[in-house]
Amino acid sequence: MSFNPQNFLILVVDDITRNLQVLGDMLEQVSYEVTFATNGQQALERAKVAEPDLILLDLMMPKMNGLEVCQKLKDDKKLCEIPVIFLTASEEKEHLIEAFKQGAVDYLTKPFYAPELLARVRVHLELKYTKDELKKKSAAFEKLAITDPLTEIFNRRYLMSISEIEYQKAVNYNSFFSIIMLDIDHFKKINDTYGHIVGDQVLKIITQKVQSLLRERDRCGRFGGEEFAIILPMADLKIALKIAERLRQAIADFYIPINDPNSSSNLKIKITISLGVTTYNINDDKLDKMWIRADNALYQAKAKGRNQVCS
Ligand code: GH3
Ligand code: MG
Ligand code: MG
Ligand code: MG
Repeated sequence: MSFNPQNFLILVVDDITRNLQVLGDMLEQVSYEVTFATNGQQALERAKVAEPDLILLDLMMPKMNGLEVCQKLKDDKKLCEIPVIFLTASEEKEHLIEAFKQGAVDYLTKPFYAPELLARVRVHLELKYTKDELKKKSAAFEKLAITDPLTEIFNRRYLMSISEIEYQKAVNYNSFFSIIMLDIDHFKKINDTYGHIVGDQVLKIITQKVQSLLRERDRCGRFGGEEFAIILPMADLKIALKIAERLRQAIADFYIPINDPNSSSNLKIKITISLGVTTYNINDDKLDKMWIRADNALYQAKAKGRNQVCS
């Protein structure tokens, strides 16, 4: 990134207006955006509203001093990441140590040497920017690691970890949950008839349709190929069967709208799904038992002629 001061907002806090003026001029001269507060309370309010990239905080102020302001900033989840540089006339080392304890990133004593102040401000802004970028990247990587690339729902690994969490809850708190395994019927025919690209589109649209029919707390993941699994927290067998049947019916009634890549026309494809359902019971000393039951139930649904729900 090329560093552009105009992109950064700095909150300057001091109880003496003359100090605010001097600091404001220094910062504005190199094009930083600047906002001001003249006491601790105002500083906290300004920080909340303006979300500055950095705070220059006077240490000695009446009522609420800088150390208290800093502590309050660090206790606030929304504000705690804003770097704070203390400004003070005090030469006492105790104050300096206390400021760092409260989470300050730097400390400057008055009177300021403008080039030093600007150099420190810039270093901390650059550090903050780099930190934010890293955070964004790591969040994006985390999302990638748990997402199926085609359907953009959870992948198998992540769904397994969700099922493990629900299983532990069920064991520890005597709660319950259900699993639905779902497999598209004769999907190979779709590929054979319309090609792989249409097959992919069908998978995406079916995923969206299934997601739209689930409860907020239910988690759907792609297990592989044209097979999906759904974890339903706090759903007993009766509820899970009802949800599974709702899915089956909705898909059976659904004309999947597809753009045919081989012609300009639109296709409407019909498919059905088979579903296997199971619920946690107290004899499940291993989560695996539930997955095996769900798989067997799905196998039964296929064996009985597909387009149905078994448990
Ligand atoms: P059944 O009713 O027994 O489930 O029959 P089926 O044809 O759905 O099952 P089978 O396991 O025989 O074939 C699954 C097909 O799904 C074969 C494979 O080419 C296709 N498939 C798997 N993953 C994808 C994918 O990501 N995209 C597309 N287009 N097809 C896929
Ligand atoms: Mg003061
Ligand atoms: Mg299938
Ligand atoms: Mg399959």
